[in-house]
Amino acid sequence: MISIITNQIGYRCKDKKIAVFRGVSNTSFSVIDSHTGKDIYTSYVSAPMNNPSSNETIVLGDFSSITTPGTYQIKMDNYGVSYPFVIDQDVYKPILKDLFRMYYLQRCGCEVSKELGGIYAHPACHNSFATIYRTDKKIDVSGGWHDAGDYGRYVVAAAVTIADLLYAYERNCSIFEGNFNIPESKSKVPDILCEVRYELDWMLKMQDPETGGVYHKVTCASFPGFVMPEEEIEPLIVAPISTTATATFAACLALAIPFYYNYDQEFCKTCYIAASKAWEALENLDIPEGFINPDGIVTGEYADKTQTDEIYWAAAEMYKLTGKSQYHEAFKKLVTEKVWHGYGWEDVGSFGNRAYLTTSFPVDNEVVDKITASMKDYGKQLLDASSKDGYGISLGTEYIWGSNMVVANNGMALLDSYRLTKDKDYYFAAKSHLDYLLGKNPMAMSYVTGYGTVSPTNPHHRPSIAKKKPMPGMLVGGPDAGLHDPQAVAALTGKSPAKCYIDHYDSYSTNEITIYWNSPLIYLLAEFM
Ligand code: G3I
Ligand code: 9MR
Ligand code: ZN
Repeated sequence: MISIITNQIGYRCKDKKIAVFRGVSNTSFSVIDSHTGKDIYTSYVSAPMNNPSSNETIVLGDFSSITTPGTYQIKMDNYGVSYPFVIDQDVYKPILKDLFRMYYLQRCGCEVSKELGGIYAHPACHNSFATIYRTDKKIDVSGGWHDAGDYGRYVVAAAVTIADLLYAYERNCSIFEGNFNIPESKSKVPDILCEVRYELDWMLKMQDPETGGVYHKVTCASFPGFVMPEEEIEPLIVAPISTTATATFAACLALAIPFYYNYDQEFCKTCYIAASKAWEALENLDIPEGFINPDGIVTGEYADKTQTDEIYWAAAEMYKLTGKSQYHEAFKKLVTEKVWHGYGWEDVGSFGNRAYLTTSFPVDNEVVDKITASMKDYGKQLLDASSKDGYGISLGTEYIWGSNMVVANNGMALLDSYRLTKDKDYYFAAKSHLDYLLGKNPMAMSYVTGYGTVSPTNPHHRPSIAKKKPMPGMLVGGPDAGLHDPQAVAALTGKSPAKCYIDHYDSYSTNEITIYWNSPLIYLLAEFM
């Protein structure tokens, strides 16, 4: 077991840099230049602390003062060295490119070319018409991205992914300049907007033109074997309309429109009509509470106990886009009941808060104060939890399915608090969340395929399994103490929460990948590049 743990990709020159040492008894450590092996810095570690998520005693070593670009390792006598890592201003450029290209490689309904897709190239898939559940009606819902290791396409998952990506672009458009090797790279529209557009075009097809309601998902009845996408040829079924799909559809389109205004006004008009109709459907359609898989369909459920936060997000984005009082009133009413928080497929309140706080239309000052105060409380809780955690993250001992997404989303929320308070502690804590995902964690691995000395080699991702080679640039779900698959039960029973992870292709609850796990990581990178 490795004793000295850092971010395995590395740090920008002036970043705060903390190494974790576990099970050690020395009080000092050194930093060595990886190429020469020479010590270049020596310092002392912190007092020991207990880390409940991994059931370890750890100490920390701060080497922030190393700012010269290079490749380094941390060393402690008798305990070996850390994996090498780089210090450089551009250290995150390569990983960003592959995290982003993953979306192209997940494209459904079109050919992924050999030239751009390499071994993951495939002919057009899932192009047959899909049958609306329990009807004879067939519709074209081709396109979009495969959700994850499976080939389903789910509206809620799509909407939050798009929101993360567009907010990342808004935060730092410069890192998305240049060529990401997608088919549209030569056009004058930024690659990220082209890639997101591919998903938006699909989402538009998921709306019922008559009622404005939005279908929850399109998948086959069950998951296929470990085959390439074009080999999944079972009939496609469009699942019933849901509130969460309809609301996040409206929110996401409203959010997207301004990004495309300078490039394609016709498209913006289409999106506007679709978003308005979706909102009307929320008000007028009798959609059953919650979504559960209907009989005969066993693919991803994205069931959600609470759908008010999705409506909250939609109201806020629609108001931000239009300034219409109908949306403002709806939002204010919901805020009076509760300020919602959360980024992610299940909890989307933070997107709503962000939209309301950044609208250029008139706002209600009391509402702004209420949201701001609540966001500060929320951020403070995350910060407090992070300062108690040896690895500097906010999860405590709660590691659920997709815990790596929670890490990235909480990083986003900490950045919100940093912007509200200007307190740098929030910024550093958010950066620790990025460091965790890239290697500074109890598994001592980078959770992004292809990046870091140790990274997932057997992700639950059908193209990677079919081609016997992990596609690079995918963030895996990470530890899940709930042990939600047989492989996890067999291998991980009794492990501490942050160690409930196994790099096995059968462990879909810890080692799958999704579009909405890459996206908040891209958001964090946008902040830290
Ligand atoms: O909300 C509860 C929380 O209150 C509780 O403390 C915690 C304890 O385990 O569980 C939470 O619920 C979890 C839920 O996600 C919400 O986060 C469930 O245990 C967990 O089983 C559930 O996992 C979801 C999984 O599908 C199974 O439904 C994942 O979030 C979700 O990312 C995943 O999504 C799948 C798609 O269905 C299909 N495509 C692949 C994708 C990724 O695996
Ligand atoms: O491959 C499926 C993955 O995308 C889902 O997240 C997961 C949970 O819904 O299910 C996976 O499919 C497995 C199925 O649930 C049980 N039989 C084995 C399937 C492939 O491992
Ligand atoms: Zn497909």
